[in-house]
Amino acid sequence: MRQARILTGAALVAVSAAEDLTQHVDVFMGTEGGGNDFPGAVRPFGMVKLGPDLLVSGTDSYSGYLPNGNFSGFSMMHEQGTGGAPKYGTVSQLPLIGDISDPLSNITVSRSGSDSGSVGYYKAQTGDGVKVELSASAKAGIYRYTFPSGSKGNVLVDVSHVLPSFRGQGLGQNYEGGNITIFSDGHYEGAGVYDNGWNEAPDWTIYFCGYFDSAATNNTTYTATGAGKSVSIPGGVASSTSNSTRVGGLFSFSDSEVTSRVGISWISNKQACNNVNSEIPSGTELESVVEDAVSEWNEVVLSKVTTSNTNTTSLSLLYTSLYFMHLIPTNQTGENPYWSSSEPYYQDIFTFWDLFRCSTSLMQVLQPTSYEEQIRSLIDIWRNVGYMPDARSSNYNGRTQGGSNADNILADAYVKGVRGSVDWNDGYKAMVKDAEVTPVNYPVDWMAPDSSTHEGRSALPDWLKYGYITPTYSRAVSRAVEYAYNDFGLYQVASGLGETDDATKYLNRSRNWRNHWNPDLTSLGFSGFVVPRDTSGFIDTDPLTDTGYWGDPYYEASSWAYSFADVHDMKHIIELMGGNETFVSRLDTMFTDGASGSSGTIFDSTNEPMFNLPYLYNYVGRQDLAVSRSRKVAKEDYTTGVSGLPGNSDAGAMQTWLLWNMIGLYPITGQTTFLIHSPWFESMTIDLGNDKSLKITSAGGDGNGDTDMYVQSLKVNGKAWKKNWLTWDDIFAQGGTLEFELGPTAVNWTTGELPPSPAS
Ligand SMILES: *[C@@H]1O[C@H](CO)[C@@H](O)[C@H](O)[C@H]1NC(C)=O
Ligand SMILES: *[C@@H]1O[C@H](CO)[C@@H](O)[C@H](O)[C@H]1NC(C)=O
Ligand SMILES: *[C@@H]1O[C@H](CO)[C@@H](O)[C@H](O)[C@H]1NC(C)=O
Ligand SMILES: *[C@@H]1O[C@H](CO)[C@@H](O)[C@H](O)[C@H]1NC(C)=O
Ligand SMILES: *[C@@H]1O[C@H](CO)[C@@H](O)[C@H](O)[C@H]1NC(C)=O
Ligand SMILES: *[C@@H]1O[C@H](CO)[C@@H](O)[C@H](O)[C@H]1NC(C)=O
Ligand SMILES: *[C@@H]1O[C@H](CO)[C@@H](O)[C@H](O)[C@H]1NC(C)=O
Ligand SMILES: *[C@@H]1O[C@H](CO)[C@@H](O)[C@H](O)[C@H]1NC(C)=O
Ligand SMILES: *[C@@H]1O[C@H](CO)[C@@H](O)[C@H](O)[C@H]1NC(C)=O
Ligand SMILES: *[C@@H]1O[C@H](CO)[C@@H](O)[C@H](O)[C@H]1NC(C)=O
Ligand SMILES: CC(=O)N[C@H]1CO[C@H](CO)[C@@H](O)[C@@H]1O
Repeated sequence: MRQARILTGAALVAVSAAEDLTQHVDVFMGTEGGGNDFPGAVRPFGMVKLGPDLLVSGTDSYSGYLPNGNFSGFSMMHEQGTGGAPKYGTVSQLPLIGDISDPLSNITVSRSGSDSGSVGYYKAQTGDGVKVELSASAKAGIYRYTFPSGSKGNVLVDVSHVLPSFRGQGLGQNYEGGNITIFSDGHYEGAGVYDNGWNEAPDWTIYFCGYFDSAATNNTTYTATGAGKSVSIPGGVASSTSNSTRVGGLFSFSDSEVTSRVGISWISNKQACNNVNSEIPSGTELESVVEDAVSEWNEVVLSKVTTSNTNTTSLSLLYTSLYFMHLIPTNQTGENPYWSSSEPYYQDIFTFWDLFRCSTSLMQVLQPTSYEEQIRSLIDIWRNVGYMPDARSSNYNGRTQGGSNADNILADAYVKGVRGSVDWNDGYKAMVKDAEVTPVNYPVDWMAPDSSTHEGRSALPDWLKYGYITPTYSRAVSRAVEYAYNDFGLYQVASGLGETDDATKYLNRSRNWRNHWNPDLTSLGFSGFVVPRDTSGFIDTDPLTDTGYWGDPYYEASSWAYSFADVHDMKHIIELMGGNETFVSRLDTMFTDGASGSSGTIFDSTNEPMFNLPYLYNYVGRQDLAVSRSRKVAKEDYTTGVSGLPGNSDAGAMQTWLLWNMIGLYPITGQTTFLIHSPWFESMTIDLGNDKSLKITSAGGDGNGDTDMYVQSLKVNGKAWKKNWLTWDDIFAQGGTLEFELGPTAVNWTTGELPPSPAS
């Protein structure tokens, strides 16, 4: 530890000599209006995410934070930008004033003023005058309480504390038992057992170990059963294996400033204690933990992208977006409670359904080391539980919304040359499992009882038998278009591994989305949509209104959106839609206000299924329209405010869409292709690791992406470039340069071949 601290000390000097880029991060951006960003203290991929838990009856608080409400605790575990239902809010403390007669009575304390925070630091003030300051290392947190002078300060540790859910979908978390032991030196250890949350997880256990730097004047353990009063338990040990008996401890202090250090572990109390004592040793000041956090964020994340731009709005969007894409997955290497392995372990995946389009590919660019670990972890999860996750939380796979999209991600990593210590033979076996073996439907998801939402592809029986999915299965159409995409992923890896028969088979299967294409269905004058079908033919649907949820034919987007989904077969989609011009006017219609007869556009920036749409113009040589459409979305739907995100961040998925818009490229996951649009800044450099970088410059624009954004010409690595796309090898594998000439009007600069459609 000491050595590590000296090292980070040196890094601090290096960073302060450069620039502290954390000044551009607004930890409250996107925390409201459904963005659900987590504003508390955290390290990149850190297991501890220490922040406030606000209670407003009837309102789900996904990240713990809400702008209003009272504090129910300040807890160590949260997720980033999720929807569905809250997860975690576990391992909590709550400061209280005066004599507390019934500590386990679900006490909340009101808030005074607004909370404030910056990278690695969070501050709040309670209505009874307690200042709470927080910081975190990877697996431990530090709390500093300043109690009003002359008052009796207490810290409550309520083991039963979780973030509740009020949505009434059966996704609320439950406390299932726990214990706490106070030792004679005043430190405490314990564990809590919980279940459920957005991924419908069974029981899981977290261990904790807490210290105070001040001697308590009194410390007592309690239990409370049902709605009964708290009962103090002498001897410092309170324990229950029942969900109806809550346990906790209350620590009272006469000092006005009290610092608490807490470690967590998925393995044991001993490891929780090791985590806190190695990362935040006794005597550590909160300020030094904050400094380490700032230095780590600068070094590991923010300094990866630098720009000449000085517009504070743009810098804030850039660095805040980079920040929020690095909170989950959690690097839990060494903290896997279920199997031991020499492979890395990452979890808290929300979700590949959200992340596969443009987030994981950016993760590869910015964090090649971690990305390789993440891929190895996915394969190791398959090795040990049988399937890779589409989503995962509390070390449990689920809930799967569409296909087995880890296949897309493995394919993307494979074709872009991720090798290192990845065992690709096993990786491919994991993908084949997804493509061939139907997961058992247990436990049954009441919102989609027809087939498993736990893992894998549960509508496989139809997919294998018919090459389409009948209404026997919920989400049949949206799953079919994703299964086809997933099969394309298998084709890519099979090809690379020399499995030619498999490659042929899966390429063929990747075209089966076409079996859902009803050429005669029309909407707003356009013909041809992916539709529900059974063995006797197509089933009627209204593309303008057929979006749905778990039990419906389309999940969270309509057939207007899903008809464009299989980008590996784009040329064929364009033909089916009626050729270049119709394709352009069909996309145009999606971006036209009021086109559907109601206000707004059919295009919906608030959710991931439409992420690719503005860029698809490149496939018909209308790169200029990709520039103008995507830029309008980026500049109008994303702002620096607390409600600055169009929808749920979804683990940073939204933020990565914005980052690609700034960069001027858009990835086509599963292929080496990047579509070219237009960069925002005169200069941006992306550090690719291993002394490689990508330098993107533009001349003739406004330097901020607001006007004069059309590409006039482009040089790639110094040579004139006429295609509206490029590949990983062109600029990422060894680094490279992109030199754009921009201007106020669209010109026809792309005369080269169109982006590939390998399945067409
Ligand atoms: C917060 O607590 C105060 C006082 O304890 C109470 O009046 C108020 O209703 C609470 N607010 C909410 C949102 O529960
Ligand atoms: C506390 O709970 C954990 C997890 O259930 C268990 O392993 C441990 O033995 C319990 N400790 C005590 C003191 O009851
Ligand atoms: C400590 O707290 C317990 C429970 O409230 C109480 O019974 C006991 O008297 C207190 N001891 C002291 C020294 O205040
Ligand atoms: C506290 O909340 C739990 C869980 O919702 C509930 O079972 C218990 O009755 C509540 N206790 C009191 C005193 O209201
Ligand atoms: C506690 O567990 C029992 C048995 O599993 C269950 O029937 C009951 O509903 C649970 N109660 C709560 C409050 O979760
Ligand atoms: C900074 O960028 C924002 C957003 O693009 C823009 O509205 C604003 O005018 C810019 N400010 C300056 C000073 O150029
Ligand atoms: C993930 O965590 C492990 C264990 O702490 C560590 O060795 C590894 O370097 C971490 N990975 C990254 C990319 O930081
Ligand atoms: C491709 O799929 C079609 C229909 O699903 C099938 O008839 C054909 O035999 C397949 N071809 C190959 C080479 O697998
Ligand atoms: C569609 O447009 C592209 C790019 O301009 C062109 O290469 C292609 O030939 C066109 N296709 C048809 C069928 O006109
Ligand atoms: C763009 O320029 C090329 C080459 O001059 C020409 O073949 C093509 O038709 C032009 N396309 C458009 C959309 O004007
Ligand atoms: C001040 C105080 O009450 N300290 C106690 C905290 O709890 C442990 C374990 O029960 C006791 O040994 C301490 O005396």
